[in-house]
Amino acid sequence: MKTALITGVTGQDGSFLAELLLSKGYEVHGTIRRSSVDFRERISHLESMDHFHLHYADMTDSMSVMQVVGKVRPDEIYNLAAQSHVQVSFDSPEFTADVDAVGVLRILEAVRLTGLADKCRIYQASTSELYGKVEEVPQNENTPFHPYSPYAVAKLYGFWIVKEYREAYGMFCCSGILFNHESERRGETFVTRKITLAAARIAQGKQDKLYLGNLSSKRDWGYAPDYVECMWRILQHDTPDDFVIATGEQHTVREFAELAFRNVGINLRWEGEGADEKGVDRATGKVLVEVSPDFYRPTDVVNLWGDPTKARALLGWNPQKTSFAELVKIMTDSDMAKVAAERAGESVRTNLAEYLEKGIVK
Ligand code: NAP
Ligand code: G4F
Repeated sequence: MKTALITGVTGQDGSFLAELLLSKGYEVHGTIRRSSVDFRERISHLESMDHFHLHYADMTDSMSVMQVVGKVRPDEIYNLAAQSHVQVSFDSPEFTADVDAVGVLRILEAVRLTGLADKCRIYQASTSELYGKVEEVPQNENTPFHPYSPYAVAKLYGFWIVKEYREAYGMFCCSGILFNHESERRGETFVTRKITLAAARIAQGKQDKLYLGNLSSKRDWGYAPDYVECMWRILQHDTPDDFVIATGEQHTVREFAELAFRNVGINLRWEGEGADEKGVDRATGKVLVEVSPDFYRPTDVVNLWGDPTKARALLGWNPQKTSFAELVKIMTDSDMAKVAAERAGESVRTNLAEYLEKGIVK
């Protein structure tokens, strides 16, 4: 039985990866942060399982990282913990650098200093944001990086320090350069989930309007459970290497919104341009989507499109397992059910959803 340690197990990817590794017979350890309230919604169904264990560790605290690595002595580490929101990285650049850049170094050093360098394989959650202000379309493993946010700059350090430890110490450490991947567990402030939740709330009469930023931004969106499978495949490969993980298909935020609203029975037509663009309900003429410059970023990455050829060829991974249409349907169906349960009084609406709707949180 292999032992895996997942940092960031409470996140979208961490929760799916924990499920995958448990299904493969792994002993799974995850790290959580101390806070005054517990936020373990995504992993609560795993907590009573015999082979699932939680430990406190914070990526900004070397001692806690060292302690958990030394105690668990894992065969594989999946370093998923991060301040993962690009807009938030403009507001908290120093914290983002501490967690997303130096945090990676803390993991690598913990493995080295606890004598696990020869035994432990490490997966680093790298990102398509490294391509940023893109220098090539689509992007592959040889495309030059041009990070375009404090988040991306921090993740760039993580990418290079992993490569450095691989070459300097012969460690089996790899980066997955993952393009956007979404799910029904996606945080509510990322654009896809913000849209599907709003579409469900508008369809059920619980919200009037959705405010978005750049509707023309393009992303290569995949389904998170397919992507965590690829993280695992990267660590089972014969040699340590870096891989682009993407679907190979690109869509705009506008297209995502149009499809999400269609799934809840609302057909939108678009009127106007730029900050004046609006999504209008064809049936009623009501404006349901508006642009708010509050959601524009100081520098925005607008043309991400990945080429997954290497992962398909060397890892046998299927980038098209879940189509774009299926992804949007999974998310809208889930949010329709969630909003219906809230309306029926079966679950309580979070403050975050309320803040989002009022535009207090971006
Ligand atoms: P997520 O849902 O935001 O989860 C992030 C996780 O990191 C959470 O468990 C969070 O814990 C934890 N964390 C944050 N700060 C921490 C700290 N100081 N110490 C310890 N843990 C900390 O992100 P995700 O979408 O699952 O993404 C997983 C990883 O892949 C991240 O590194 C992200 O940057 C990267 N990535 C994501 C995508 C994507 O499209 N999803 C694409 C490329 C790369 P709390 O629950 O306590 O906040
Ligand atoms: O959903 P987003 O916030 O994701 P973003 O910035 O692409 O970052 C995500 O994917 C990265 C991989 O490329 C990860 F590394 C990162 O951790 C995270 O998971 O925004 C997507 C696009 C952006 O261009 C943004 O400007 O959507 C645009 N957008 C338009 N209106 C909006 C909104 N984004 C958000 N969050 N909220 C809006 O209202």
